[in-house]
Amino acid sequence: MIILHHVPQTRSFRVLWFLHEAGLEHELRYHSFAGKALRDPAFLALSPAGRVPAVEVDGGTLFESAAILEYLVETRAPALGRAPGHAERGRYLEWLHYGETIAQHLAQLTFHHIVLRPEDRSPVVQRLESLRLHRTLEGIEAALDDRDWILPGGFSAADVMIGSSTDLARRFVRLDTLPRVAAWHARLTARPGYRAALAADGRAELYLHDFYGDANG
Ligand SMILES: N[C@@H](CCC(=O)N[C@@H](CS)C(=O)NCC(=O)O)C(=O)O
Repeated sequence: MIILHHVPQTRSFRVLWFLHEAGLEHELRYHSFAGKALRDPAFLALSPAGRVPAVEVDGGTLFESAAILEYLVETRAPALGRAPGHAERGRYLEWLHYGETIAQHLAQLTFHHIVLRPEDRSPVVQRLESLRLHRTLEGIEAALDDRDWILPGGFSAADVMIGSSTDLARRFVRLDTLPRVAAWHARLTARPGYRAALAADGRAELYLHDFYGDANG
């Protein structure tokens, strides 16, 4: 049994979504950023920086969302990855890890729109980070070309990684100027795996509004 340690509306959604796409049986352990549960020694033993996602699997533990997806692809869902030697291997790895390029800007924007006290928020950071976030999505726009998914060979864990981040990015930037990203996002969020994961995500604590701030600063 795979156990996923999860906080709603965070990077652990990547793993939750993947588990549904792959049809893998799992249990969810819900956590919250409120309180100190993620700093508890028991949780730090799973995830040394006190972050989600963390999983318990095959008698061990794993943290880091991209590593978890790679491990689950290798051990249980090869069709959702691109194995070494596959012509799309390099592109697959790039996009799998690009989720974090997007997420670094999401983290800054989350701090400067939601987490920090209003007097500590920086409009400069808000503006610059929304521009930089938009730029990461322009990268996906260019790469999508006229394909349904990020890789020519079809849907993969890379779509889950960057799709999850894009889903959160919509809280800070609008997709109006990115028609391919908007269409890809609509395809992603129509997938039964995404819908099932969303239903299991848990009660929203972080993003209580659909949109924060101005589209491009
Ligand atoms: N690179 C890590 C990042 C994990 C991470 O920073 N997760 C955030 C939620 S999106 C977290 O747990 N933050 C808690 C904290 O900063 O204390 C991954 O992809 O798993």
